[in-house]
Amino acid sequence: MSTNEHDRLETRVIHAGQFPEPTTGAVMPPVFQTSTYAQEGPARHKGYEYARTHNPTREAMERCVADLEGATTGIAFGSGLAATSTVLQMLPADAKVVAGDDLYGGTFRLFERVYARRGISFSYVDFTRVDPRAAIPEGTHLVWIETPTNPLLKVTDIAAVAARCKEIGALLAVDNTFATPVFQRPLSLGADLVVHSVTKYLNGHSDVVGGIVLTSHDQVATDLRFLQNASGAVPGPWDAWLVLRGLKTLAVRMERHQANARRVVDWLAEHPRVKRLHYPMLPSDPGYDVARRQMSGFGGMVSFVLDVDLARAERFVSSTRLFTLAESLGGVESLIELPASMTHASVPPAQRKALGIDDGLVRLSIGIENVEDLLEDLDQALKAALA
Ligand code: P1T
Repeated sequence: MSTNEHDRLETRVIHAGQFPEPTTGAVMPPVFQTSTYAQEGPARHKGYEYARTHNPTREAMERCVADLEGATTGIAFGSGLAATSTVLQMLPADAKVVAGDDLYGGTFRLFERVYARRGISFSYVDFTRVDPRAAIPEGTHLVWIETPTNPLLKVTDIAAVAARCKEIGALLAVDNTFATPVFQRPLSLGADLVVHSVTKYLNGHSDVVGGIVLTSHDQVATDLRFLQNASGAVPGPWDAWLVLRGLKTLAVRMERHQANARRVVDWLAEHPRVKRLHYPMLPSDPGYDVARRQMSGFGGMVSFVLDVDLARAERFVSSTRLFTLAESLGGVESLIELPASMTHASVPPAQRKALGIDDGLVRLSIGIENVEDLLEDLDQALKAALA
């Protein structure tokens, strides 16, 4: 392996887990576009039998992300939800899961409409308000949190939840999609598993759907590696290669996402028609203190509510020129959406209302374009919506 323990993250994103390909010396890992491998004799082979089980391109990507999160093992999947689903497959049939109450809508749908029907029970907690000791009862198998959350950007104290999980022998999984290892490393705060929708910042170019789980827990790693092969929700080699390529610029992209987001947040904070703004690096945000403690930066996600009716909010998100009206996030290009009718439509309306996901809540994924162009675009769209 070409990195050592002293190398910093900006170096690791480029080199971690990478070495020249042994046959030719190719500096970049080739796309091993094969479903199977020739054997020298029955069950005599080079460690590669069949590509659901092993693929060198996928392994290079797994090693790189594992290194960035400080994990021994990375296990890649065909989507973020396939990664989440495979974590749930490790649990006993009657397992008890405690989850944060603000989750990506698809995660909530997977919990409630797939696994709850098969006997796993889920309870949902606002970890920003309830003490983990009260929220996580004895007998809990798994605690699942997103922090910062999608779409309200609520921040949970990972170390406090991890301490309770250790006390009662529950596993803690943290969906680190929004923060990325550039700004937050949950394993170092006591989490057992980190999950990513690789689709987002890790790949960073909106051209791949993928997921990954990272862990240093030997039994969990063994179980997930078994399930990756046994359930088979693996990514293809091209997607793994594109993610590896995207990872090389992760550190510089995140710095720019963050710098641009900061300018957009300052602009929104001053705007008279913005009545609520979610961004934990603002001192006025309820998540500020914990975010400062456990994150080294924040990134490019912002959500807010305008002081306008739903029709005008819809007109606003439909009037931008550079911000594309679309689901997803974390790509180089800026996106805008209304979570209630798009990414979180699968959360029941009453629950959305209770959480604060208003119909007019706007979510921005701030890209790495010139920020003056982004500000001009938001300004003209808001003028169009208010006209
Ligand atoms: O889309 P997929 O790669 O399967 O990842 C699911 C997922 C998991 N976790 C978080 C925090 C996510 O945001 C997502 C996917 N989210 C979107 C598509 C979205 O627009 O919010």
